[in-house]
Amino acid sequence: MTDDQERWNARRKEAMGDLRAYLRIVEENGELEIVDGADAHLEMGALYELSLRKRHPPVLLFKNIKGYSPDYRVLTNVRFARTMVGDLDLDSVRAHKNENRWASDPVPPREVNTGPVMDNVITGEDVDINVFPAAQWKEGDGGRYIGTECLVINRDPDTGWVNVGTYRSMIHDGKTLAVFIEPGKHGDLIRKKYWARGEACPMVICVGQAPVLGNVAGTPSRYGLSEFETAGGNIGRPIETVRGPLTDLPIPADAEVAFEGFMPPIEEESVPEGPFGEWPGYYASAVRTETVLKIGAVYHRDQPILIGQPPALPTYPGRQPSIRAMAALWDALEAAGVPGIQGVWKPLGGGVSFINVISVSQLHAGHAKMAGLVAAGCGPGAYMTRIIIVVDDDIDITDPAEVMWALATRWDPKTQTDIIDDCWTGYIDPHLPPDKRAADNLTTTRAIIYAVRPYHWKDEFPVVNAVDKGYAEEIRAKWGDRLPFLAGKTE
Ligand SMILES: Cc1cc2nc3c(=O)[nH]c(=O)nc-3n(C[C@H](O)[C@H](O)[C@H](O)COP(=O)(O)O)c2cc1C
Ligand SMILES: [Mn+2]
Repeated sequence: MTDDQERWNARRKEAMGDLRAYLRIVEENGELEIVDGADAHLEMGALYELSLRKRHPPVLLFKNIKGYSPDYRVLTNVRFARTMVGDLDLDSVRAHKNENRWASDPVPPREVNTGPVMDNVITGEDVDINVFPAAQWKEGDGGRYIGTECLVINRDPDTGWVNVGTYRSMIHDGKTLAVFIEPGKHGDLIRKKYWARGEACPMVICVGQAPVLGNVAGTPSRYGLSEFETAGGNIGRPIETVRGPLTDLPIPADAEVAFEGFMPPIEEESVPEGPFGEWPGYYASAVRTETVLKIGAVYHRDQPILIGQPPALPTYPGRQPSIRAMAALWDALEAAGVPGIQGVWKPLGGGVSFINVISVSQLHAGHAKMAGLVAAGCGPGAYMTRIIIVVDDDIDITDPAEVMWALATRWDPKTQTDIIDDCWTGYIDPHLPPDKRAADNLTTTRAIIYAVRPYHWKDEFPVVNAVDKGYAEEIRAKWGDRLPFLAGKTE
């Protein structure tokens, strides 16, 4: 690694582990835009959406938000800044993979007596979450979503495992949040254990925190592994937590704002939730009755910074799916024993789950199929996928034209496709048919497409018509200073 890369990585780690440091660093890197005086009603949402026209969107810091105390600010695009993701290419995916999420060196959180999150403690009758700026992001949304890139923290009553997931939360009233957790997510499996015993589930929701926590909470991770430990591993030091006075749950000590309380069984208490503009690009989950967090206490730092990150069309350049989610799928393929994986990519338009492209160096008969089947069923690949495309290792999977070329020329639809029924999806899937939605049958089909040279006759497959890459470089070097068209990158 060069000195420059090392410095960059150290700065990135510092930014990941501390939101206030993050703010300083993105400002120094020229990525911060201050938005002064925008209206939380639709205006913030529209400005945010327009920022996504950029592949690396600016980090927007909303201050003096209309109708709210100037003490509170909202920050968007935290996880999408160049400072966080670097270049959007396979090298970045490899770097995240090397953060070793699955084999991993988890670093357990460390409990401390107190922290900045406890600078302001509001309990009981005084709780009123309406004081915090919460945007009505879009006209079609059913309310003000304060929890978008939030942390929902709960603990498995049997094992003590503490899960942290990002699940959207809408303000219902000053003491109540409607929380939407798709069935099967870890936070859902845990809360159901309390409900089965007739108890309310203890829960904490943070709406402003170290960027690394937003990263791990929104990316699938191993059942039973706490995201706090993964986050600690990623930044090389323990996440410090304070013990929630009402629930004993760990709360990040430097969280900006945390709500603590209990979630009763849905049969006991529920409120309307949604609609909410979702990341697949639709209002699919409509209005349903959802579970609530009944808030018993609010903790916040002085002049807290809330994080706001509503979903938006997966076609916007700024919505390039998470490099971390690609790394998670790559890690899972390897953990399942699939050899020869050269890369995993999620093209723009497919969002974080619909389309997974996997590059494999075929080592034996049936190898491409092994990769496709594992990708369809493993933790980070199972939820709401539509198409898995397996390609040979000479295809640049980050280039949509190359993937299209592989489909056009190496795929026989009849013999190189698997269609798998009854796979896991969720209410936000726009193609969940009305009858299944009504029956809570949250399943759809998958296509696994093997756009590879068939293994058993791959040596007879026609040779590719392209100049040898090494020879092309030689020629570029020889002619480059005389022929301007040879300069710069390919477009
Ligand atoms: C910004 C953002 C918002 C999300 N909103 C929801 C949501 O409302 N409900 C949900 O079930 N999953 C949502 N997800 C996806 C989950 O966070 C993701 O599946 C994560 O892996 C869940 O954690 P778990 O694996 O511990 O269940 C969201 C992800 C992100 C990044
Ligand atoms: Mn989890």
